[in-house]
Amino acid sequence: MHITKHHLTRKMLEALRLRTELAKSGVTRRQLLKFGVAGGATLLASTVRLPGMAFGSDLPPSPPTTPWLAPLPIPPVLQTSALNPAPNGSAHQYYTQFPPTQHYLMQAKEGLHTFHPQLPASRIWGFNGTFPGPTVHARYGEPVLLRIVNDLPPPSGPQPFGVPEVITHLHNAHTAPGSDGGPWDWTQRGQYTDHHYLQARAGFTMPPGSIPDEFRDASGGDVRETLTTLFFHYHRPEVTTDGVYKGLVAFWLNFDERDTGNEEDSNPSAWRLPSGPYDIPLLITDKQFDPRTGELFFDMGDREGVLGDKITVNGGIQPFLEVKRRKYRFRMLNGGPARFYTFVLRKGGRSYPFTQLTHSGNFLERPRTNLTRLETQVAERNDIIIDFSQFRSGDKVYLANILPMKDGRQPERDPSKALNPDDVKNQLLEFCVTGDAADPSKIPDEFRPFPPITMSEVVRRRVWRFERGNGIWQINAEGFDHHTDHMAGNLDNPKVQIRRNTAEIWTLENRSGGWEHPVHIHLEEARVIRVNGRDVTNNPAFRQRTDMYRLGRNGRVELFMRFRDFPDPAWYNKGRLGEHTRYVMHCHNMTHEDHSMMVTWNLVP
Ligand SMILES: [Cu+2]
Repeated sequence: MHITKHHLTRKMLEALRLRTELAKSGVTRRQLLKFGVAGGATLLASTVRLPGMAFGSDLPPSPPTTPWLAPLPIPPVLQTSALNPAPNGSAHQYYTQFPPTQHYLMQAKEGLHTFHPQLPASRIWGFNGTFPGPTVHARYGEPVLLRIVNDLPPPSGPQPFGVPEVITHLHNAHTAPGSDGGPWDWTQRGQYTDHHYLQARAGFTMPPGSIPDEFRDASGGDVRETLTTLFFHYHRPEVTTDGVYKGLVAFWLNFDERDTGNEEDSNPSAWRLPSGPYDIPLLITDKQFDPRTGELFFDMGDREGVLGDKITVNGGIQPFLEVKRRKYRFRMLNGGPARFYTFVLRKGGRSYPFTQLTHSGNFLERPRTNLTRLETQVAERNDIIIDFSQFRSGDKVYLANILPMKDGRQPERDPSKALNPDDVKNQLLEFCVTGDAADPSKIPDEFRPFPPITMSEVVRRRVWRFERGNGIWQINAEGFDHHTDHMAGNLDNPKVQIRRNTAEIWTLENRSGGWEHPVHIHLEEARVIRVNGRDVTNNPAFRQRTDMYRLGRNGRVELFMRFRDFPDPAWYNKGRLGEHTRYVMHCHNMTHEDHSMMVTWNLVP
């Protein structure tokens, strides 16, 4: 391995040492926030001399790596398993209506991962010990039981970070709180959590007449609520950044009777999107590496948004992918923790077009064709089609990022400061076009219509202010605290109560100055209807359903939300109400989420 030390200044080495000592000391970020850096020094009991410097700005660069040495890693598809002991059906809402037909087992455990051939293997935590974890292929109409076992060791190694307590959120699944993987009820080492995913579309409990018959599926759900590309990740409060950064993330792909996962499907209703080896998930996430050891390094002193200087694709730094001259579907996921990207496709100093199919797990009404750039914030997914038949065999084509970050809190939006997509530094993935292949795949002219925005369904409006206070990130002047949330009084009488099977207008306001927040609401996706007071329902850029909301600088967005199906009426009086009714909304800049820009809301009768 080739590691250069000569460019490291004393200040940089001190910054590395400080963070390493922090990880070893057991001091949490919350304690650092609460007591400040000086207090942190006291907590460290003088084991480390804390220099009076900002935490976020002075990490040394990662070791240099040569681009395009290794192929793009593609995570395997998870296979079904027998579960022993068998799952307890009485622990899950709607279990008898949607008994699982697919059973999966996954272990959260430590593994060794090579991010680049010139770097040594790093200790990571991953589902089944890999980063990214295996991809789940699921189908509507085939309910899933996923068991996640916590086999994590205590953190060890040169920089021991991470908390081995596991709870896993399937981002935006339409799921009961007990399976949602919200920031509660994590498992200790040796324990497991069973997640029951109905694989039913939202609306299956809506009364007759509320969904037109032509859009009702066999379970009663609304086919216009179909979800496609999802992902699941570690969601332990206060340390979500650490666990996801360490590798606990994977894809979950839903298929259905139109998006069948078979480009040769002879059924006339099948869309025949590129499938099999031509349907590739791309997890894009930035990391930092210790220049002394070449191993994955985590800036645990960061309080604004963790950024790394190496952008990985499926866990590889600047990998290459051999492609044929045909169409490919790429499911792009911005894995955070904080970086925004604007992707472009480059060859020979110019941009080439691609087609967007989905936004954040929802098909668009119709594909967006001839795009030459695509901006994405943390946790968003965008499925795109790249047609490599526009290139010649032997061509090299690059996926590049042109959006710089000012700091962990916000991208730099001045177009004159855009990154150069032809500079190899800003290129993330090399496509090597090598020969022809048959292409039976198609891109339909239209997908499905959206459910209508019906203001007469709205029973209530709520305003949520995203702001900074008491040294932490807050919503409506409060930071999330899982201890408070677990108190009996709060569980019996949840503070925010939303009536099941109604609609509301939610206004999200950014009161935190220039910082941007990628906001996520669990359970239900929505339509953005107004931005900064302006109606955007007919603005092409907002013709999409989403589970991620971009809260720009001092911005205000209004959402039309429907809240459906949960909790199961049979569960209303089972135990404490809050246990069976609660969900969260939070900033998905994971550092903001951890400290503590997250709020609990409940669905009740
Ligand atoms: Cu935020």
